[in-house]
Amino acid sequence: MLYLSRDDPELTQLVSDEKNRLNNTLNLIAAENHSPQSILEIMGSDFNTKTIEGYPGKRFHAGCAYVDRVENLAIERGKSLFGAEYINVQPHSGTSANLAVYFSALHIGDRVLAMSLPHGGHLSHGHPASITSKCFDFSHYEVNPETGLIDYDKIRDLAHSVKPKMIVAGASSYPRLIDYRRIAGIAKEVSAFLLADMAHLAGLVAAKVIPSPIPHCDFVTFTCYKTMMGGRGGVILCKKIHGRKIDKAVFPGCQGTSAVSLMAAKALIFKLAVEEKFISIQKKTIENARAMAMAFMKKGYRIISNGTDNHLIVIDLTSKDITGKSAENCLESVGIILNRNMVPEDAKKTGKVSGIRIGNGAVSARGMGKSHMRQIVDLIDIALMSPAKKDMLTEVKDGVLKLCQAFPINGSV
Ligand code: DSN
Repeated sequence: MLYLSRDDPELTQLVSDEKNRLNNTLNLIAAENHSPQSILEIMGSDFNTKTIEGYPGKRFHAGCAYVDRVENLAIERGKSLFGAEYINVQPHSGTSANLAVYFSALHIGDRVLAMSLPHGGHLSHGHPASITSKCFDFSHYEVNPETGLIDYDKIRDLAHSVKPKMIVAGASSYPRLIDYRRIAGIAKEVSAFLLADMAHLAGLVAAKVIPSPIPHCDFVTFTCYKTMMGGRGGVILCKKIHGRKIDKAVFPGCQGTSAVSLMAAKALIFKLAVEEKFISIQKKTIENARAMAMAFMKKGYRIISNGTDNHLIVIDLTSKDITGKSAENCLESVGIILNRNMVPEDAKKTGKVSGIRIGNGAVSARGMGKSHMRQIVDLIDIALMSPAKKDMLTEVKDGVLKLCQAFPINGSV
């Protein structure tokens, strides 16, 4: 921070405070992860200077010799890692990637069938607050409220009555594997495109610890900052036949210049993702999530779908008489960082909600294992059951700090 401390001591302090916060708290946000230090380096590299429009070899500004090589590296490595026919590495985010897919394949007003947000979907899957719902006519499928599982027969019924031009498979808080093959069959029956949004799952898919949607889908989108551990930004994978339209929809359709430093980070994580270290973090993430789900269930917590197959669990706190919002606040006060989350058929309003979502990516990247997950569950349980007992909360805070100090972030990934 040599130059930053000269130019802006206030921001320097904030960077240092954030580093301390990360080091001294347990990050259980399912949409976050710790990136390797080399990812942070490349994101702050000289590639930030370059403005680019267009694609390698077809740019609108001079001086693109090296950035063309960066984008081509990201393209070649990404295609090889995921076994994809075509890739676009320019999207700024997951929502930008989804928008580009919609605009590449649909006309304004076309019908789309996607998972509803309270049941696990995502804002960019046609939530009323998202521009996606203003441009396209979304209908939503839900999970079975008893089992918490996607009801594929219902998707099929809905697909036949709605006749969508696209079906979206993918979620931000669904803890189970998605049967992409089955949804692809339904999409075929109604002549719809299939988009899988694997933003949360990309690292697990890259490491081949869960099945890939890619063979079954026309389009697959993801972000690089969750299980993928690759800094910021989004990616689109698709069948070759859709490639030209996807490129046009990304630039100039939905974006102007892309961030070369982020494309370089994508190239880097696609390289690191075939290495044993990355793969073992992804394996550990799943084992840890399962261990955590089991430990919560033993303590009588209601886990949506009674477990998990991926990096996250969703807990319905209704029977514990605590809202998701109060749980989030109470846990933050002791250094455990997670987010409140709606549960299927949530009776509470958006602000408070009935549940919390817990992701295991970041603690697994720090090197913690199953016994530490059980320790974390004990700490969470004590805090949630004694929110007014200051001495108990202090004990939990000490326990969190000890665990954090035993697993420093620097050097862990
Ligand atoms: N999609 C949001 C989440 O899952 O929290 C942010 O990436």
